[in-house]
Amino acid sequence: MKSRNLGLLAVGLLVGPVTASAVTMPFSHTFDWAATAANPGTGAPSYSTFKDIAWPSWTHDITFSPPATSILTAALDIRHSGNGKQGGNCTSNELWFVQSTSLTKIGDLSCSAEGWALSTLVIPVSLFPVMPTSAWSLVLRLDDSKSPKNDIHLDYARLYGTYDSPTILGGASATIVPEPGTLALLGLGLIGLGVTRRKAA
Ligand SMILES: [Ca+2]
Ligand SMILES: [Ca+2]
Repeated sequence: MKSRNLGLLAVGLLVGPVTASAVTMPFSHTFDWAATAANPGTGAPSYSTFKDIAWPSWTHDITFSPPATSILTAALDIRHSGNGKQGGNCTSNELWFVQSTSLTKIGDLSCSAEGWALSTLVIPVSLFPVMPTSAWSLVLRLDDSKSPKNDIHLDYARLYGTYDSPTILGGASATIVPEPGTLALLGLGLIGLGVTRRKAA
């Protein structure tokens, strides 16, 4: 390899780790059914009732600040009651779908025929969008067809997780200390450039 190329390679290796560094940030968004319903002093959930087959749908809008380069993890908590029961068995769970260009099943709600329950569902990595912008909108829906006779009550759904953000934009770790190996590469690159210049002169 020519010394000039070696020098450029060394400089490239030095710059690489700086731009590739990222900080992990949390995000969350809560969709609250009947958020303004009056339950003064009772501690009771504010909820909406979806009767029989209702197919309730809602949207989580996430604004990433600082901006995201990619989503790392995502999960959803949903508080509900009245989720299907047949003959004492919870065999008719409502199904959980993501809506984009098509429907994708995420999982089943836990049984909540006897009272309020909190289900946690992990969003599959395959559903994470590429993140060229600073926002993510996720439309969710319950498939109610397996418990047509049961009403389901929904209190809230909380989408949360972590994402990658560039270090430079994050600001939290703006000071980057090169490792000894990196400094050695820089020196090698400068030597290479020096050799090139001498040969040119
Ligand atoms: Ca139902
Ligand atoms: Ca609520």
